[in-house]
Amino acid sequence: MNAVRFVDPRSMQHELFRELSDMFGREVPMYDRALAVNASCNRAVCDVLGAIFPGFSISDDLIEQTSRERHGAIRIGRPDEYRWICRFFACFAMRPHNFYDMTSIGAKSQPITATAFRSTIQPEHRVFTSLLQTSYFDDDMQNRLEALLQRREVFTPLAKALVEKCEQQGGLAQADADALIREGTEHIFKWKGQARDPDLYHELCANGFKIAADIACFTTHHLNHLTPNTLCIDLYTAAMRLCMDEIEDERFIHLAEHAIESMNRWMDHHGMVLHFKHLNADDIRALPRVSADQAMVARRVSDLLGVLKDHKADFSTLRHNGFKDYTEGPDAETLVLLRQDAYKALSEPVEFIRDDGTVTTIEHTSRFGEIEQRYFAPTPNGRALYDQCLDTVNALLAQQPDLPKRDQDAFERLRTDAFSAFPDTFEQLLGQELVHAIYEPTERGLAHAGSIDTADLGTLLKHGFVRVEGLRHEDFLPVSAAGIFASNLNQYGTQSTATNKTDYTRAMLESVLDRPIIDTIDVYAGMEAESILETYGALGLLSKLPDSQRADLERRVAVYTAATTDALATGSAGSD
Ligand code: OOG
Ligand code: NI
Repeated sequence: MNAVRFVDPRSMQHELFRELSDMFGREVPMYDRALAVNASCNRAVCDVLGAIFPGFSISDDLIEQTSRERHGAIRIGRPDEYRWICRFFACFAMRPHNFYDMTSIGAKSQPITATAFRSTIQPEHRVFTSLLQTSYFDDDMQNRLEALLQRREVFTPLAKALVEKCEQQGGLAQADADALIREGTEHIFKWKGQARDPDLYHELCANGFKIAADIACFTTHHLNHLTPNTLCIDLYTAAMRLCMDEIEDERFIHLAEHAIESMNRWMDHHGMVLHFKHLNADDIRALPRVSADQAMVARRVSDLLGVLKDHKADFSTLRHNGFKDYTEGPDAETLVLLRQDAYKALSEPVEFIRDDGTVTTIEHTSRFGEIEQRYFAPTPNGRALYDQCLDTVNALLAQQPDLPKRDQDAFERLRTDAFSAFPDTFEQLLGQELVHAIYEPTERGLAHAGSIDTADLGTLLKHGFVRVEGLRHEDFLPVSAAGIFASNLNQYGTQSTATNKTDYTRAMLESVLDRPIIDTIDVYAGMEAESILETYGALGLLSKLPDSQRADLERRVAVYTAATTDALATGSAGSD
C-alpha cells in the first residue's frame, strides 16, 4: 500500500492562523493597520534591546514571527456546533484547555461557558471558544434562541467530511488540509454581515444580552478578534492612541519613554528567553547586559514617532470607537500571566433579513482589536496572590471608576502599589514559588555528575550545575476575559433570567465536547516536575532526593501524563 504523506498538524495550525490573519485583515482594515503599528513598535523595542544586550540583533522576519503568535475568539450557539469545532481544531493539534465559567463571576457574568483550544506543548496559537448557555434564560427566551439557532448550518458537508477523514486516517494530505483551512476562512470564521430576526436582536440588546444577540442572530460564528503579540504593550498602546488621534505627540513621547525605561528596569536574560521563544536560549544567555542610555532611548522614540506619523495618515479614513481605557492584567513590572488591551469593537452594518424577505440594516459592535504580552505562568500560590492584588485594584476603582480615563498615570500608580506584594525579578518569583519553571543540567553539572552532594535546587543553580527557564503563561484569565467581553459589548454583565438556575460545570462542557478538558495547572506543574526528575537523573542525584519529595514529583508527572494522553486518546486526529 502506498503511504499517504500527511501534513504535520502543527504546520497546518500555522497555516490556518496565517490564512485567518489574512482573512481578518481583508475584513477589518483596522486590524491590518494595527499590525503595521505593532511591527514598527516591536522593531523599536528590539533596537533598544540591542543596546541593553550588546550583540543582540534580530531580522525583520524573526520579529514578524515573534509578533505573529496570536489568539482569536469565537462564540458558538449550539452544542452540536461546539462539538464540531472541537473536532475541527483536533485536526490542527489543538485541544480544549481549561474551563472558563462566565456565568458566575458577579457583576461581569455572561450566559457563556468556554474553553480554549491550543497545543499542550509549546503552543503558539489559541482560540477562546465560548458556548452560549440558553438555559441561562427564561423558558420563552430559551425556546426562541434555540429555534433560531436550529435554522443555521455553519459546518458544510465538505468540512464535516474532511474532519471525519482526518480522524479516520490520523491526518490529512496537503490538498485536504488546504481544503479544510479554506472551509475555516470561507465559512466557519468568516464575517458574512448577515443576520436574522431583528426583533429578537433588539429585545436581547435592550435587556443587556448583547452577547446572546451576537451569537444567536448570526448565520455563522465569525471570528471576533485576532490578537498579535507585542514586545512592549505600553509602547504599543501609546502608539495606537497616537494613531487614533487620542493623544498628542508630547504625551506619546512621555508614555513611550516611560514604557521603555520600565522595560530597561526589568528585562533580564530570563525575560529575553521568555519573549524570544524562536531564538536559541543559550545564545541569549551568553549576551552581556548593560543599561540603556537615556539619550539613545529618546532618539529611538523620536524616530518611532516619525514612522507613526505615516501610519497615522492611514488611520484617518477609518471609523472606530476609540481605545480601551486601561490595560487588563497586572501592572507593567509584575511579570506574571498576561497583559491585554484593545481598540474597542467597531460599529459595522449588518443586514437583518426577516422571514418575509425584507431587509433592515443595523449597526452591530462585536469585532475588536486586541493585543497581548505574555509573562511567566503562575503557580496556584502566584495565581492566588494575583487574584488578591486584583481585588484590591477593583475595590479602589469602584470608588473612582473614571480614574483610568481621567488620570492614567495616577491609575497606573494605584495598580503598581496594589501589586507591590509581587517581587520584581524572575529569580525572586521562583524563590517564592510564585511561578513555574523547567530545569536542565548544565555542561558543568554533567561534568560533575555522580560527585555532587546536594539535591537542593537553589544550591545547584547557584553552583551552575543546573539552569532554569520560566514557563510562559499560555492561557487566559476568566476575569480578564470578562473584562474584554464587558468593554467590547459596552454592557457590563448580566443576570440569569431562568426560573431554575443551573450550576454550569466543567463536566457539562466535557460532555458537549465528548472529550476531557485539560487542566493547565496540571500541565505546568507536570512539565516542571518532569524536568526536575530528569535533571536529578542526569546528575546522579535521584537517590539523594527525600522519598516524599520524589513521590510528589512523580505524582505530578503522572497526573500530567494521564491528562494529556487521555485527551489524545479520545478523538484521534493530530498530535503535539
Ligand atoms: C472572548 C473574550 C476572551 C481574552 O483575550 O480574554 C478573550 C470573546 O470576546 O468572545 O479573547
Ligand atoms: Ni482575546
